[in-house]
Amino acid sequence: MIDLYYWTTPNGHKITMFLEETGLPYRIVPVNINTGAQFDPAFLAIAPNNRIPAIVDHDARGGGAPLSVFESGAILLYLAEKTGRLLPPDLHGRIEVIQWLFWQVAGLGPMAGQNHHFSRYAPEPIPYAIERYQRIERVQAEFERALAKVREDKSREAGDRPILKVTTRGLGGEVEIRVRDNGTGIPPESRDRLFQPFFTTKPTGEGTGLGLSISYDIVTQQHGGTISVDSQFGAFTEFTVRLPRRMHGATTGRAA
Ligand SMILES: N[C@@H](CCC(=O)N[C@@H](CS)C(=O)NCC(=O)O)C(=O)O
Repeated sequence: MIDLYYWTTPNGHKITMFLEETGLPYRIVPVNINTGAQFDPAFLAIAPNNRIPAIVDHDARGGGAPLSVFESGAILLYLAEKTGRLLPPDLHGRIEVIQWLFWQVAGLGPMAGQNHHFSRYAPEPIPYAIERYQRIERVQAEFERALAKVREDKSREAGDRPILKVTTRGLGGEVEIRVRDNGTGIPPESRDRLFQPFFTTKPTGEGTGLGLSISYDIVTQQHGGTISVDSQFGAFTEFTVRLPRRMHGATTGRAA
């Protein structure tokens, strides 16, 4: 059994996603980082970086004392090696996964953390910092807002379950992210105008109509990617984002 020291944040979700995907049995030990539980000496003995996630594996390979691991990247690598899942055994596949794992934990993760800090917790708004760290996280925030909307959609039939399906896949020089709901779909007359600034189907005061147009600009102009939509009225809507693995014409001053 694995004890997962967890709180409901993206770094925590990385590990629950792995555990769910592989079906490893685990038990959640909540560490409320809003009340300072990460500084509890018992937790620091497991995670000296005073951050979730951390795990204790009571069934480590070869037996012996329970094994504790902190840092999400180290935990994912440990679990991948333990299960033989999600990390190909051949050299090329293994390095492909490891380099993206390192990119996530050393590149994207800290940027997202700074974004969160400057957009939510900084004592005063600093436009330069907010702009610098937002970028792709803004697209994610728009999707999260849309998800919340799907959840509270009053137009659904009683008992109708909102489902959001996210799939990712590598396409050689690009990565593809698809997000599909089982909502009411987008009528054809709205589809062409979806990415236009200030276009919204929401009631006055409920939306600015900027979320998708900003996401469109970030994906296409800043990342050289594409974003498209497929929808069947009354059945589903699916957004497909494709991002090149390498930035074309990126300005180095903007990198993390
Ligand atoms: N590099 C760490 C970052 C973990 C991290 O930042 N965890 C946050 C929650 S998402 C935390 O526990 N913060 C508590 C604190 O900063 O005191 C990892 O990848 O595991």
